[in-house]
Amino acid sequence: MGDLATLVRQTLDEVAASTTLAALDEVRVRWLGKKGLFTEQLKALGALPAAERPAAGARINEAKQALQSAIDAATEKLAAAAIEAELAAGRIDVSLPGRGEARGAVHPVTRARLRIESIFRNSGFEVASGPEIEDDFHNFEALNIPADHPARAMHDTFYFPDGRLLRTHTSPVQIRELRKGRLPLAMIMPGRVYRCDYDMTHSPMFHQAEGLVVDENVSFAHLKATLQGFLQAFFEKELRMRLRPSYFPFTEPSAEVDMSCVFCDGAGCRVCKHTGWLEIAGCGMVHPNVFKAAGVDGERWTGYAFGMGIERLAMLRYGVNDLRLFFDSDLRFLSQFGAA
Ligand code: 2U9
Repeated sequence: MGDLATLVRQTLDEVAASTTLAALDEVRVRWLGKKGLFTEQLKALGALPAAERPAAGARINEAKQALQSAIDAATEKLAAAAIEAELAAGRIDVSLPGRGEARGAVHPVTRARLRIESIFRNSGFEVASGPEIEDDFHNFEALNIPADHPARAMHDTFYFPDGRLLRTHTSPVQIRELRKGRLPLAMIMPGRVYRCDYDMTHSPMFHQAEGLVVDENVSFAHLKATLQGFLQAFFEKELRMRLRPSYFPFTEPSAEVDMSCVFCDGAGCRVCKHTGWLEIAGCGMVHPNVFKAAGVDGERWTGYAFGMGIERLAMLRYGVNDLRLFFDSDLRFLSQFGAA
């Protein structure tokens, strides 16, 4: 019985050292449980002389109660700490600003393309597309560009080992449409084209929109009016247009299309290199050889065609001064273009 004080101190030390509820319960079972050391002490009372039993029993019970309350207090503290830790781990600061969902923007080239499509659709054109991997016939041969033609070199073509190629213009789509034999037609063909050419003003992949109208009695005057109307609608501006004689293998006669500079209105500035004019498209009347290759009767039908670069249109419309900005995927640039 003389060891009671030591036992109590030892138990209290163990209670204090318990850092989890499970450890604490282990201490409780070991000391106060049915086979616990204090219970053993009580059982041992029987061996004492009758006169000493009440006092010894009272001391043991007192010690037991002291221990029980120490364990209760420690349990309460550990349980509170456990809840506290759980709350801290799952803490949400409702006053923080939201992370937000960034709103996507339409790429300026796509935006320009959709604008072109919509303007032409409004004047009765259909929109057609075709494969980007083409064969020699549709990309060159049928367009009056034979194997030894210098225009082949001009196109700086990417070839596959099997002789197929990445289309250098969207003109093969027109050939495919003409060969369906559904005339008259009025179509525009926007899409990606590829040329082995890369510098400040050329990208190996860029976008073109070409147009083709085939009907009876279609003339150069119709072509001119269509282009003038398109440019005015696209730039939402009164502007002048001029045609300069040119050469393309697939059109005859052919012309380059200039419009008065949209930045200085023809007065002369850096963008138009002080000429007052911007080159914006090429055009012409469909060459008889092209009709022949596409199986169209050139005696009955006439047609006009035109082609323009979408990046160039987008640069002029949105005031972008560097072609490379379109291909760098820099969100600081791209996010400036909202929904279409
Ligand atoms: C068919 C018949 C005729 C399409 C044409 C141009 C003139 C032209 C360039 C403008 C700038 C390409 O993006 S660019 O480098 N295009 O100058 N394209 S006429 O003529 C055709 C096409 C198909 C069956």
